[in-house]
Amino acid sequence: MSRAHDRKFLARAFALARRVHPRATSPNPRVGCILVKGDRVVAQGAHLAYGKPHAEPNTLAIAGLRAAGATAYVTMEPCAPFPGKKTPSCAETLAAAGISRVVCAALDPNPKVAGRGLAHLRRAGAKIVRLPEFQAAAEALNRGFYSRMLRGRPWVILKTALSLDGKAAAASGKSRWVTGKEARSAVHRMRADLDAILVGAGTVLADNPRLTSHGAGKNPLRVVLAGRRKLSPRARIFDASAPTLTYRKQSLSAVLHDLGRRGVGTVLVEGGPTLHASFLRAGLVDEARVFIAPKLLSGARDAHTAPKLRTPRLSRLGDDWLIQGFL
Ligand code: AOF
Ligand code: ZN
Repeated sequence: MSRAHDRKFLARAFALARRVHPRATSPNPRVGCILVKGDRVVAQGAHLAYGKPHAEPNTLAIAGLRAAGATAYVTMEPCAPFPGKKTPSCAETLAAAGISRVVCAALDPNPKVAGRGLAHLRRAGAKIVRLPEFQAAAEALNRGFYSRMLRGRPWVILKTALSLDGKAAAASGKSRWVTGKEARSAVHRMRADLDAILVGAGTVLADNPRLTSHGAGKNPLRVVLAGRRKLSPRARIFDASAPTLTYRKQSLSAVLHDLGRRGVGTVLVEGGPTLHASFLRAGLVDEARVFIAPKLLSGARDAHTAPKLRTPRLSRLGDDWLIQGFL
C-alpha cells in the first residue's frame, strides 16, 4: 500500500474522531477507526462515549466477518489490557478478528498502554505502520488526555478579553461587557467544549458570574481558587446548574494535579488578571485565547460609553498586529 493511500484513510479516521464532542468521551480520548480492503472501506466508527465501546469494537461490529484480512486505520494505538480497565482490549479484539495490518498515528500516551497494544498486534502477526506526520494531529485531537497522561495535569487555556488600549475591565468593574455578543457566544461554546472553568475569588466577588455555557452545551465543572477570601454560599457560581469545586491556599500546581486526578483534561482560566499573572509566572499556561474589543476603555467610565473604532482594520507586521480605525 502506498503512503498516500495510508495517509488518505488515516485522515478520514481523524475526521470521524473530530465529529465526536470532546466532552462525550472525556476523560477518555476521542478515537476514530476505519477498516479498509484494497480501496474499499469495509466499516468505520468512533469511540462515542466514556465507558462505552472503543472505536475499534464499534467498527468491527459493523464489519462482522468482512474484517478478516482488512487494514485497520486508527487515530491512536489500540489499547492493551490493564487492571481496572472498563472495556476489553482493542489490540486483542483486532487480532482475534483477523486484522492483517494496522496503520496508526500515535502511541497511546497512557503509560498503562504506551506501545503494548501495538506489540500485542505485532506478535499476533499483524503488520504495524505508524505515520508520524499525524502525531501533532493526534495530540491536537485529545489535548486534555495527552496532558493528563504525560504531565498529570490538565491542558490550561488562559482566556482574556481586552479593550484596544489593553484594559481588562472598565473603571466601574463591569468587566463582562467589554466584548460584544458574538464573542460572548464564542466563550459559551468554549465552556461547553472544555471540562472545567477556573476563576479566582476576586472575579466571583466583583462579577458574581455563573460561568455556565448558557445553553451552548453541557456546563463545565466550575473551579474557584478562593485563597483566604470568604465567598457567599449564595454566589451564583454555587448555584445548581453545575458542580463547583473550591480550593483554598494551595499552589496552582497542586490544584491542577488534583483536577487531573479527577479526570479534568482541559481547563479554561477566565481570570481575573491576578490569577492570570500567577499562572503565567508559574509557567502553567499552554494556550491563550485573547478577545480584543475595538474600544478605548481608558476614555470612559464603562464599556458602553467607551469610544469605539468604526470599520477597524487589522494587519500583521512581523510578530505584531496593527489595528487602525476612526473614532
Ligand atoms: C482504544 N480505542 O477508542 C479509546 C482508547 O477503561 P477503558 O476500557 O475505556 O479504557 C480507557 C483507556 O483506553 C484510555 O485511558 C486510553 O488509554 C484508551 N483509549 N483506546 O484503543 C479507543 N478511547
Ligand atoms: Zn481500546
